[in-house]
Amino acid sequence: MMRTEQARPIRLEDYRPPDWRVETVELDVSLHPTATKVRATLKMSPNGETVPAPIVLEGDGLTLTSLKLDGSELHPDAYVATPDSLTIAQPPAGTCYLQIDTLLDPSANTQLMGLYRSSGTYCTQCEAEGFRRITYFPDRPDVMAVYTTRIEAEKSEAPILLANGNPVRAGDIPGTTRHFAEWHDPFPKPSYLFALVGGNLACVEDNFVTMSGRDIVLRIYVEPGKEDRCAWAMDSLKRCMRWDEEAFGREYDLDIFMIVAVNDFNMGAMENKGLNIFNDKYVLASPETATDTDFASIEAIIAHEYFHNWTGDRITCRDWFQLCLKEGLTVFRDQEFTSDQRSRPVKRISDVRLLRAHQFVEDAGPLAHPVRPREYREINNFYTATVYEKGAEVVRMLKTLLGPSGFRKGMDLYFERHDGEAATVDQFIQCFADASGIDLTQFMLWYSQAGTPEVVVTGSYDPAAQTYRLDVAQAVPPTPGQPVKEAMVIPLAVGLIGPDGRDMSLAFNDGRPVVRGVLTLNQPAQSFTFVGVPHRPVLSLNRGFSAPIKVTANLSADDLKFIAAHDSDPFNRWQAVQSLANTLLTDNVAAIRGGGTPHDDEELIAALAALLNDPALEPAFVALMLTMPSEADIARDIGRDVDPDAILAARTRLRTTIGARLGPALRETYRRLQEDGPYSPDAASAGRRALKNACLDLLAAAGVSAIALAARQYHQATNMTDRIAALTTLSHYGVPERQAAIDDFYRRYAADPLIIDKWLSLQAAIPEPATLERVRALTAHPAFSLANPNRVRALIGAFAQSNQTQFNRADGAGYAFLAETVLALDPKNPQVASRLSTAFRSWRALEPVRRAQAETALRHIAAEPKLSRDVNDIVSRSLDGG
Ligand code: 0A1
Ligand code: ZN
Repeated sequence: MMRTEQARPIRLEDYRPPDWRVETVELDVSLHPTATKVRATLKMSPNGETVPAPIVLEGDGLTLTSLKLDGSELHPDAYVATPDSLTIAQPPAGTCYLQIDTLLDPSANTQLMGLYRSSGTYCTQCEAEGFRRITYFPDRPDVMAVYTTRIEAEKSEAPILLANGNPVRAGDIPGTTRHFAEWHDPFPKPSYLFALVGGNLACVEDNFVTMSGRDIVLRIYVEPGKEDRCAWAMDSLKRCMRWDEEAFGREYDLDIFMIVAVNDFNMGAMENKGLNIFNDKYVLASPETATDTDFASIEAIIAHEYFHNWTGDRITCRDWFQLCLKEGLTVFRDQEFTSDQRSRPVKRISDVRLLRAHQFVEDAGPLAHPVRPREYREINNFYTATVYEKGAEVVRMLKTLLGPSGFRKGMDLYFERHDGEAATVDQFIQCFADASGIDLTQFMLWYSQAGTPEVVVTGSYDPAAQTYRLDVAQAVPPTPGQPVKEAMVIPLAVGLIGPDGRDMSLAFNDGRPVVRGVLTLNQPAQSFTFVGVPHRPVLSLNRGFSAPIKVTANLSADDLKFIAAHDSDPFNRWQAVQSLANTLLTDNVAAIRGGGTPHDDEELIAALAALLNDPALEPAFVALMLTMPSEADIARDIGRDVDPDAILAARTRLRTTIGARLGPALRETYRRLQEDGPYSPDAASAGRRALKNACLDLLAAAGVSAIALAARQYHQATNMTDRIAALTTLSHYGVPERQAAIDDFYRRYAADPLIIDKWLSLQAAIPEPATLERVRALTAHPAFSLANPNRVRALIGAFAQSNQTQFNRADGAGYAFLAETVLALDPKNPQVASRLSTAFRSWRALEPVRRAQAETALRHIAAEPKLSRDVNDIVSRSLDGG
């Protein structure tokens, strides 16, 4: 059953507490490839009313085989069961037991929601609304119950049987070839955190002693033969468990913590209580198979899911409008973990790049929505950059406003006050207000107003008075459904840099100190005057990206170069180089489009040269400095009438210039960073490889001799990071070495789908006209499958998201291809199809020819009568909004 109807929107203001609570759930699941039997026994109690409301349970494509109330079969007149709901109009007045039998076909479940099979392994995905595909249930996060799960299966097919909580008992079923396992989770949880797994899995085991001395069993389950790729995930798990104790005082609660890696998964991973289920991409790693980026993502996602145990599981969300309560907060927590484990500035810059690439773009287009949306048609479409990444920025601003100890007090109060509850964003913020005594009413606008605030700053120095004045104006642009906005609370970290490159001390003219260097904006226009400023300073604004805003200021190219060289804030050193590059690139795009001559920027080249030659800087940071704004970054900066071909031309020209002008230094750095010792995934080693490979890529942009260097690196590499970096560099040039290396890569790794995904992605990203045909041909390659989300993302997702010129071909063929793929995938996996269709989200910013082509493709998708609710929602908002 597809949910094809144009659903009525669900609204936050319509929230009502549930009529019935579920105290306990006993699940008895008898696994079978096509006929799995599920018996759910629910202990239900009316929630307050004396005359009980009807019991209305959600389902999704279910087949009911039996229904009993308090032990007796219910008469067919006493209930109405459809695939999508079960209603008992006149339930008993008090607590009752409902026993529901359903029959499922996990092998036919291609949506990968509910109970499905991934390469023969039975697994579940219940967030957000998957539990209703297993049994009828009040499938909403404010219904929290204690679960006991008994699973039964053929021993040969599923020797391993797992569910949430602690193991209770297990054994054979006499006289059969089947066995069972029983699990009990004592912590009440919402249905979306339910999970079970059954399969033939290998296990890697370790243990962790918590701060109070409890010994926890840690297990990672993977496909047999992949055990040797689990060490990094296990190491990351132990480190993040310790960190959560130290940074937040949070200790693990069950006796066992399990992670299962599966091949087919719609998202990255899932925080089911005690039994996290992961996309195998975010578990498996070895130096030969995974890149430094893969190692870093695994560490971050293992931590993210583990941190959900407190922020998501112990305290969950009252309703799905509060999704950012668990996601924004948990992203903030995983970002902090990474910052403490690796380099804080490098992490911050990387996160801001991602935020701008995804969230700023979302916020500027038809899919813009507040961090806490007010309505939705399909909740799966709200697992967005806005909810996750902007949600994390909002928590970060709270910390900036309250300071580290005020923030910690608020978090402690939140855990104390709401443990075991389904909470709201308002309750979360109230904890910080109560703990600090600060009024956060206006701050709540971050949750309700969509759009990226734009802040304009003018700094003026008065040498006679020795004062420096900042005039600051803020505005939030209109977004769909929100034409008019109010002023936000914006923590703006600032610095005044003296001629000696050092920070001057900051004091307001009324004598108040500038606490932690942070100005708090809260009006449409404000002025701040600093006194005792002996020289004209250079203004450093939004240090550390203290607020997710766009800032414009009256800074000259000389100021930016000065900041790049001297700012005590590494983020702004990076930002200054980006700003110089952005100005140049924007000018040159205009020149290329207008038939003019593009120019160079000596300030930028000089700034880069100085950074490359500064031995005090960490290599990962220099690598980021050398990475010029992406084509998508430039498009976002230009904002309207976007021509991707002109953008690519301007960017390529800049990279060629850098490669040529800094050639000797790049070559020397490349040589200096060669390593022949054993591979280590640590941040410092990864940083050296990142810089080395950034040098290689710039050298290749400048000339042919580096092609030989890249080919040599490709063939001699002893780890995946260096091999794939060399291949990516090579792939951008139509040289004979390219196809030879592409073919070689396939031969080496044909047996390993996760590695072949890299091969698919890099071919999809080649910015040349032949790419679309190459991608089409690859859809027929044995390595590709529309049924596996990782393959789809690797090929089609990479094409639509990382290949600006070829996806946005002026003839519309790239759009037509994406539309065709979305339509082919939608009946099988609407969630992944829907995510692909978001690649059209910036269509209105394109120049007129491409804009018309993109609209045609969107309308073609919209014309399909059987479109899923997921794709329908994205496509119709894309066409309406903005
Ligand atoms: N809560 C998970 C994300 C997630 C959401 C929906 C899913 O359904 C397919 C799966 C995972 C997280 O934040 O990691
Ligand atoms: Zn999450």
